[in-house]
Amino acid sequence: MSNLKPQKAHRFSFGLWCTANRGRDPFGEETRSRLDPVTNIKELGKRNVYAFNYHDDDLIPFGASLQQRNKIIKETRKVMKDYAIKCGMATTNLFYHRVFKDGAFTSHDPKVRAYAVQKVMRNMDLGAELGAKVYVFWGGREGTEVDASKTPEESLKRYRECMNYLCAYSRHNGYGFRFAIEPKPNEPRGDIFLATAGHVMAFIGTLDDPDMVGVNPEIEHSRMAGLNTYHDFAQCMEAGKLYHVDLGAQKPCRFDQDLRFGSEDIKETFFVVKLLEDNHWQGTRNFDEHPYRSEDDKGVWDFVEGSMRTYLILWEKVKRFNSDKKVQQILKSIKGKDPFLEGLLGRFTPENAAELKKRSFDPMALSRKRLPYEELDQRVQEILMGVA
Ligand SMILES: [Mn+2]
Repeated sequence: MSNLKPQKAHRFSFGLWCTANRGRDPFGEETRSRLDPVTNIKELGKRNVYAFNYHDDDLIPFGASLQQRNKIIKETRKVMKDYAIKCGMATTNLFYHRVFKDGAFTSHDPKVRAYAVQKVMRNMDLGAELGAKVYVFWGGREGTEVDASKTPEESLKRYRECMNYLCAYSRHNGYGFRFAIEPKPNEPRGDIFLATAGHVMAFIGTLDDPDMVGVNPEIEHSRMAGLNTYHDFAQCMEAGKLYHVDLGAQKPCRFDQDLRFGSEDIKETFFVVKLLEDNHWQGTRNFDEHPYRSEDDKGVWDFVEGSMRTYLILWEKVKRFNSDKKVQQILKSIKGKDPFLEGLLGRFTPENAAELKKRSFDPMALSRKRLPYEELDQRVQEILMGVA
């Protein structure tokens, strides 16, 4: 196996909230000490992480004075330079403070919606200053427990109004952000609007500037909905809408576990890595996940190193798959070739349709073609298990 040491060129990134996560959950208090953002960025940079991502409140504590803010920004800039780490993505915390308890962009109260938009604009100013390229929107509180309280139709209209406003704000200021909306089916709300990548893509089509907005699918969120993450990511990519990715691990249909990348469902994760690398995806290989609650302060860095190492191992496995003679021979055998029919199917014309209707097919003969998927999948398993 070639070098598994992370390099800046691998473009790995982490959210500051991942490493600063203190292990609090609904049933228990923190198990780790506070990690200040400047040390956090430094420790990531030291490990050849390419970029960090942040929510406004991760970097500048909620309610900080202008003086405190300026001091933190100065220190952040210095540590970014000293450890050659960029700011990849910025996002807004529109979920922690109780003011957002019934939503931010979808709140019934125009004052709350206005406050949310103001909070985003202020952090967009900072994100642009730090060089972030992507701005993520995760509407954690945009949802309901009580369907009688809010209709999805009016909530989506409000959501759209805020997104259109913020797109225009970014354009007006020449920030050049690409916006990425992050779907999630539930948690912390009973039901969250824009539950899956498909919901987000349909919503983007209704915005004033659809080209500016894409999707930030997350492995954990997709698996919470019981979906195939690889298919989710691939459909976003095929639509030209994969603007950011959140990598991690998750057992299907459970609470948001945010497990270390690759620690669940290696095969599906392998295909996610294959998708990104075979297509030379231009974004960062971003992890959004949490260390186990049982881990101590030091173990947080084992979690960071483990995530990147697993990615690099899976990338090696992708190269192995792509050059494996048996895999390639099976893939070749299952792909039919018929240039004439492909021409007819490629484009509707009345002539093509008439020609196609005249052709005779033998469905039983067609059905006899061998599809050796047992052999193919076993080969994938053996590559992943290290015996092929
Ligand atoms: Mn995420």
